[in-house]
Formats: sequence, structure tokens, C-alpha cells
Amino acid sequence: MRATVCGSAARRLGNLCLSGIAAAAAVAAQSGLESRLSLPSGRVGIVIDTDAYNEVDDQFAIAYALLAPERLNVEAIYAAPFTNARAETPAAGMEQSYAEIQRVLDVLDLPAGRFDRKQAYRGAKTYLPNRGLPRSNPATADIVRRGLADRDEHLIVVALGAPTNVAAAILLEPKLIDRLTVVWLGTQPYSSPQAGDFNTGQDVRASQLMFDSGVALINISGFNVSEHLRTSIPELERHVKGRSPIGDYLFKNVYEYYLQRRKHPDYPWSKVIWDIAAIALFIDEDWIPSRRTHSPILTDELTWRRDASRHPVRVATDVIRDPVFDDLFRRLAASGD
Ligand SMILES: [Ca+2]
Repeated sequence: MRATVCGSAARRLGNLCLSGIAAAAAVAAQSGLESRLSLPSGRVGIVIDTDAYNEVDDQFAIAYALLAPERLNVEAIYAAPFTNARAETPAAGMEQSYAEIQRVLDVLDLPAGRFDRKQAYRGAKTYLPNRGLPRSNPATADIVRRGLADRDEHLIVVALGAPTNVAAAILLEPKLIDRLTVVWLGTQPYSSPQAGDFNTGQDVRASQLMFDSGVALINISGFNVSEHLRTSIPELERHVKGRSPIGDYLFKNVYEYYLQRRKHPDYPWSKVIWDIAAIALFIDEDWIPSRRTHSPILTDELTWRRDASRHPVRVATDVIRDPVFDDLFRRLAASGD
């Protein structure tokens, strides 16, 4: 499948280019697109789409979001598919993610009314098909329902893995294009010779739809951007371990990961907690500097092509690491008080 561009508007839904009428409406909606690239002030409703068990960082991001109730109303959490050494198939990855979301919720043991486990949903069991429409699943149904509902502010989807669920929801209900903001953690910086990272490569078609559908996209690259969010075992021992039940759980996860990967006990080791960047963005936008640019074209070969006539996206350019961890560590510790 080649990365084709549909006319000057450069908007594409899977293999279907938007019709002329739809494209004109899409252009008219572009002023709304500009506003959706800005985060609302006050308390905002978000849904989180997470490949929670793919390694050890999504769990931090889930806890971070749920421990920031003054800023974030987490309306739902969706399990995203993944495949790696922990899951042989996308379906297994999604199920493992669903189970991990439940474990994090159990350990957090939030006050009644903050977040109920029934607000966690299973997602796609497969990546997007190469052609045609994907199957609906509990996550896509919930995104469609919330996205089309009358709301004070548009729905914000925070996608922390392959964006299969949100892309599938858009394909099943294209009205979502003008209703959502997607904060997606994935790709490499647009100046890089390569565009792919783990999240991008898991579901290339879904990733392409983030850039081609015209949905409002705030993109936080992995390499060289959220990659700044490195921590270490000594730092986690100092600030996280022993401070709260969720702190102990998160530390245990990272420590087991470390034991599997360290070269020897005296070797320096650090771990990127990638996904917390997408939550920190809401706490203080100055911590995640960003700029607006034309949506790049993600090719099938996972490289970038640029076209200045394309619609705008917002892309993070840096992460100020220390205040993010300071805020996260304080919230984790306070949850144990
Ligand atoms: Ca993730």
C-alpha cells in the first residue's frame, strides 16, 4: 500500500478519499481544528488508550492521570493491542493490557466516584485491516458515544500505544474527525530520516490516519522528545518505593524489568518512562514545548514526506524532564498519605 495523498486537502480515510463536498466541509471545519489543537483550561475530560502491559511506563501514566483530579477527569481507559515478547498476538496484547489496567486500578484503590473499573474497556483484537472498515469493539463504541455526545468541550483521546482503537473509531464514525483531539505518543521527530517507533510500527495504517484524516493531533514523538523522561533505580528508590502502594507496584515493575536487562549489578542503567509526557502536557504545557506545523505524510516505509499545503498539527519538540518527575513523584507519594 503506497502512501497516497487525496487532492490538495491531503485528507484520507483509509483507502477512501473524502468526496469534494466532504473535503469542502473539512476545510470549513479547519478553524475548529485550530481551536482543538489548544488544550482547554480548567478540568478537562479525557479518555486514555493504553497498551498498558507492553512494558513498564503506561502504568505510571495511568496512575499520573488518575492522581491529577484537579486537572483531569478520566472518563474511560481503553486497552490497546500490542505484540512483543510479552504478547504473541494483538489480541493477547490487548487482553494483557486490560488485565494490567485492572491491576493498576486495584492498587490505586481510588476514592469512590473517582474512577470505576467499569470505565475500563477492551479494545481491538487486531490491527486495522489493510482495506475496508474495522470491526467495532467496546473501546471504539465508547469513543463514538462520548465523541458525538453534547459536551462542554470536545473529547480528548490520549493514545499511549498503537492508535488502533481511535483510528478504528474514526473509520467507523467519520464525524469524530471534527469532534476529537488526539494526543498521541508515537513517531520520531519530523526532521528525522526515519519516522517509526514501537507505537507507529505496530499499526502503520492507524498511524497514517492520525496524520491524514484531519483529526486534531497533538503528537509527542518518542525518540529524542519523551525519551528525555529517563529515571533510574536509585531515583525510584529515593522518591517512589515505600511511599505508597502504587509507588511500590510501579517500582517493582521497573525493578523486574531492570533485572532482565542489566549487564551486571554495577552497570549504570536508566529507563525511559515515555508515556507520562502525554499526561504532563495537561499539568503544565511549558514542560512539553511544542510548535504547530503542517501535518507530515507518514509513508508505508515509515519515513516522512512534507507538504506545506496540508492541515496543521501540533508537535512536541522537547520535554523539560525534572519538573515532570517532581510532579509525578509528589502525586504518587501523596496517594499513600
Ligand atoms: Ca505505551
